[in-house]
Amino acid sequence: MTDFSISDDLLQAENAARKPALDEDYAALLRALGRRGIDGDALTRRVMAFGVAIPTWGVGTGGTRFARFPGPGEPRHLFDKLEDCATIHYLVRATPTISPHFPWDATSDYAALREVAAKRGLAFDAVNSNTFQDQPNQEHSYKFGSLSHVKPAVRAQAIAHNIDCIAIGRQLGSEALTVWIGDGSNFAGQSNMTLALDRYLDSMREIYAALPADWRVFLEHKLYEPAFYSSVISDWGTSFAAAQELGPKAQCLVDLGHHAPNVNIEQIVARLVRFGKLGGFHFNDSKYGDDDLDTGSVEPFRLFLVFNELIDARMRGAEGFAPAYMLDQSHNVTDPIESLMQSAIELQRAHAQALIVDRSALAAAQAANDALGAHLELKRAYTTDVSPILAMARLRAGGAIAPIETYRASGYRRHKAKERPPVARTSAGIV
Ligand code: LRH
Ligand code: MN
Repeated sequence: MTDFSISDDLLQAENAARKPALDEDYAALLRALGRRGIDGDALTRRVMAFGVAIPTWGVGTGGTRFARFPGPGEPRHLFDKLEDCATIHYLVRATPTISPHFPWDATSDYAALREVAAKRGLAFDAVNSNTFQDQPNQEHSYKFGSLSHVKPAVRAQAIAHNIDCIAIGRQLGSEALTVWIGDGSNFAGQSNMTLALDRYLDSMREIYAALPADWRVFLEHKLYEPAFYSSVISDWGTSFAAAQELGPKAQCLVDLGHHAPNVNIEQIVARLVRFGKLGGFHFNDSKYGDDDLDTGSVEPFRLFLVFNELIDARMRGAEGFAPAYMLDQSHNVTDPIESLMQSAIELQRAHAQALIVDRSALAAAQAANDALGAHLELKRAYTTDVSPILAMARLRAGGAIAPIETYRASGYRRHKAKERPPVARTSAGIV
């Protein structure tokens, strides 16, 4: 029995039922945008060109340190994850790449993996290393850190792992390595914070030296957790300085959940763009800490403001501007496929809204110190419901007008629950 997949017939039937309403809404939106001098069809084409990478660790049910409650039809291995990632892309047509994590996604034949992914219309974005957990039979523990550990042997082990990830990534066609470390301390005095950073930089220099010519390494900062007093790469400033010190292939990755509450993340993005050091994003949302909630589910205006800076940079032709867009979420209470589809749509929305900001009117208001006038230029774009354009972009790209409704109508999860015997593991933790 072949594994179930959503049929073109079902997709077409679901789209056919919704097309007349979409055509009406789309035409009305295009008229409204036309009155503002905006070409709606051109915007739809821009939306069709937008893509974000799915984190392989995001298609399984996530958890917290307290517990993880796996849902039905959990992916058992990387190939189940690929199948779910392909289903997401089939319906939303905005997630053509996946970001793998090693050793969580370790397999015996990476060339075969690349082929299987390609057959499913998927390619690989940045690979993620993992020196924040100990693997079975690992010689040295990362309990007290990895790339910044006081012991050279532990650092060497962590460096070797990152270089292995580069080698795997090359076989997969990736062009970037994301390095996030949990290194830090829980007590004042536990760690010499300057020497810890120096050890990290020494380790990163060895990893940097192993990068192929066309690769980048993304440094991911995080304020706290798992360390609760100091984190070696705790903020954008440290990450930026480290990337400067390492060289042109080193850039900074902004995980939206890795900042103190109320930090102006869109300004951090603008700064990193200005200095040519914005490597990419881990998109998610949060209310308190690194909650890894669905993108756009808590602070959609903030997400829009981040894209407003990105579009401003693109329009300005900012030097070296090529950010990698990736999701990094933990789906503890929803069907991960639904959450990832909706998150991709919220990114498309923020991107489209940022594209319809009247930038000359905004610049004029800023030059005139017309504070409210300037703010209202952003609000006008943000309060424009671009949903018909997002749906039309999906339809024209061969996807679903209503991805979540179509996914539910297909019974995909029910089928996977039959095909994939429950995974015994219910341990706590994010995956
Ligand atoms: C750390 C992080 C990092 C990943 C991990 C799964 O909080 O954001 O990007 O390696 O989550
Ligand atoms: Mn992240």
